[in-house]
Amino acid sequence: MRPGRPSTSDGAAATDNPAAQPTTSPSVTASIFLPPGESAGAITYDETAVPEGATADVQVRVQDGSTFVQFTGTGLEADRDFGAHVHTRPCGDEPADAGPHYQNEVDPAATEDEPSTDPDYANHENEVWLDMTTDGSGNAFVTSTVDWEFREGEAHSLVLHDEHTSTHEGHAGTAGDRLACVTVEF
Ligand SMILES: [Cu+2]
Repeated sequence: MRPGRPSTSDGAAATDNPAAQPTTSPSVTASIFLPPGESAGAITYDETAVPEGATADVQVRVQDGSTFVQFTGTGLEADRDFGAHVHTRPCGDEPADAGPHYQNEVDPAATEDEPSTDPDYANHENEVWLDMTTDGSGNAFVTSTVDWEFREGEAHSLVLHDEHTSTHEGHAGTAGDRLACVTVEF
């Protein structure tokens, strides 16, 4: 993982003044999970794992060609594993509406019906994975940094899944049912 501040100097050394840091300002999406039909922002498909009223805060920051994504959740089911990834399409009333995972290098073998499960493409460096485990109060915090930037307009959501993400051949990138979805313009 890269450090969060610039390491080389070009005369713009980091100082104690946050405004002096040469980062682009993060985009922040704060949402409250609601049942399908009541929200296009954050939707829960499983109110045990992701109760109505749970919150999601997604921050995205681009710096020096790398992309940093941070998820903070509250009000989720306590002491529970979730898989999570950036997906291509916005959330909808149906869990499948969010489409497949966003990939930096797109798996040429993937199709609409058979998404990529090739670990050469479906991995945490070529996709954004934000697997997490909630604490005893249902809070979760997770970050991921990848060394590329999203193609504009091709990544639109963060999907929470039932399990941590598999890395095995033929199952890579799978994480069980889609429990909830947050629409984010990456
Ligand atoms: Cu996913």
